[in-house]
Amino acid sequence: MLAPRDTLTRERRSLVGLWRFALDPEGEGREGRWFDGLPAHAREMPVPGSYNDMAPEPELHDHVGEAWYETTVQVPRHWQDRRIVLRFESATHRAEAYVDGTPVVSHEGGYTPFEADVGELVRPGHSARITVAVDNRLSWQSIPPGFVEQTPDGPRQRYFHDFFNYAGIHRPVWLYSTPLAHIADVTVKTDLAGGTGVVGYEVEAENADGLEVHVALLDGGEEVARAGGRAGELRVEGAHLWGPGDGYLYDLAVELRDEDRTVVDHYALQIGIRTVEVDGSRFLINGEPFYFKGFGMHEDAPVAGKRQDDAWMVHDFALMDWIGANSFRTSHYPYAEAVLEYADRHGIVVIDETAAVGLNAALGGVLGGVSFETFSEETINAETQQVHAQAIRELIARDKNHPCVVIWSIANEPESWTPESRKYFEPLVAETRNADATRPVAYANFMQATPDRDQICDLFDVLMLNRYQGWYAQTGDLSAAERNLEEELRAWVERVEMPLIFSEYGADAVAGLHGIEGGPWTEEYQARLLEMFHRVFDRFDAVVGEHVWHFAEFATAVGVMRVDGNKKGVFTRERRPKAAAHLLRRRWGER
Ligand code: BDP
Repeated sequence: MLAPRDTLTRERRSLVGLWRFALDPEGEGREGRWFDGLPAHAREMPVPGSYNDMAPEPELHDHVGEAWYETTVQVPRHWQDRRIVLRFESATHRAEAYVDGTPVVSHEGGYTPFEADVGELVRPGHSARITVAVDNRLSWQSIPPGFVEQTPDGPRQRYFHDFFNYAGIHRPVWLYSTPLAHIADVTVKTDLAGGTGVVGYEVEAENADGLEVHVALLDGGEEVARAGGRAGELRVEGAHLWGPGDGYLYDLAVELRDEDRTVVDHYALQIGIRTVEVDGSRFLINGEPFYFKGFGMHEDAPVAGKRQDDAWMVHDFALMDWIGANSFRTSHYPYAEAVLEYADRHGIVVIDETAAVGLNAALGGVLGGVSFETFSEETINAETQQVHAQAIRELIARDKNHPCVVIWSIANEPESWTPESRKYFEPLVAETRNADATRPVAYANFMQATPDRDQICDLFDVLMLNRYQGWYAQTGDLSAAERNLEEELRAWVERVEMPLIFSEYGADAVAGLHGIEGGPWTEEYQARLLEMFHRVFDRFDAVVGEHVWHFAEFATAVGVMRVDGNKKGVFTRERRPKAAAHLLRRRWGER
């Protein structure tokens, strides 16, 4: 799925700004025809942004149900006889969009884009009213799952993941236009043959009978290879590879041309030439062993919640650079496209994750306060599995061309020790490989899925472990924790021959809380716990990565284990370093 771009033949109009907004707690919007105009009590709300923390109102913060957004857009007069598309980069978790009162598209899933051809509905030279109903409810059939509990005080959303259920239009919205005959998709796969970079491509075009595809690869504006046809190969001798710390990109220019060689449509894509491979327990990028240093992250900031924000993005990448990180995981959902593009340009390696978090009754008890069977007719069932499969397809359709993405992570901490879990995951792994055979597939394994219990790890290429020895287990006792961790790792290495990445390890710390002995919640304990993990990692060759949980403190639902959110960040929510940040900087600077 192509991101909207301004090119020689394409143009975008941004719909970012203040939209009209109304909560719909009674679910009356459709019957009341809010798509023909929001009610008089509508207020203003920023797009992009989460609405929850925009005002000190519990009704906003804890809203359950739909919220309506509305704006108007001027459709440029010169967009006559062109294809006109309305595109949302995301709307959390589900949305239905209208143009001048007519429904044009609905979408399930809060973190991937969707769009509609609205050429029949809008008139160039006139304005159009765009309305969107955004639903934040999670159910057993959504990814992530959850359920709404009816209480005497109204509906309450329950969920089994540890970050606040921010909602709204989190990423930019566009009205864009392309020629009627247009490039619909481009897929790039890169390989190496000795020093020669091989760029395989496939182009999909629509309304393009009689038109030809031309493809050129440019290096700093100079053409280095060209090809024709809807699928083919470009070869670059002595290619400058994309690699960790070296975000070297080529420009791929794709054109549809008519018989006079006039360019009918033009799309530009930045690509990186690199390979990714698992070899026994080694993880290779361009044939070289790679060691992941970095974090699990969140799209999370004060006030605007999960808003895509260039300022936070640039700052967070600068902090990762300062600390010596070379990678991160998009825990626990696909991040904004701008983030992946930034990672491409800066040579930061990404583990790209779906929003399948909390498929686990063991977590339901802790975080949702409920007991249930994870996989059953009434809970996570065949329909959920279909929604999950669609989430995987959409993630890969969006991100397949990013050189920074080296692993697809299809779930975080699912139940993985029952025959039902194997039945659930086997087809999903196949689905992932079917959508992209070039990248390893992984899931983040939960603490209770120890080497003697886990029933799904052999389906995957890389084992990602989320471990909390010294925090949730052996709390406060780092020597017992060290023994337990080492023993567990020894058992994993005996069981599987694959790269092991610690996709989570860490401890909460309240910034400014100190202690000479440094017990749990102090900055000293957080740092000593990380040091303990590092000692153990360094004893095992199969450990090829360490992603600390977490980069920064983040908002969560309330709970007795959370002090104004999750405090495992090595930076505070405002991005001030704790002692652990300095420790990591020393370690990663040297590795
Ligand atoms: C793991 C989850 C992560 C949590 C973390 C924690 O993967 O989302 O935030 O533990 O408890 O279970 O801090």
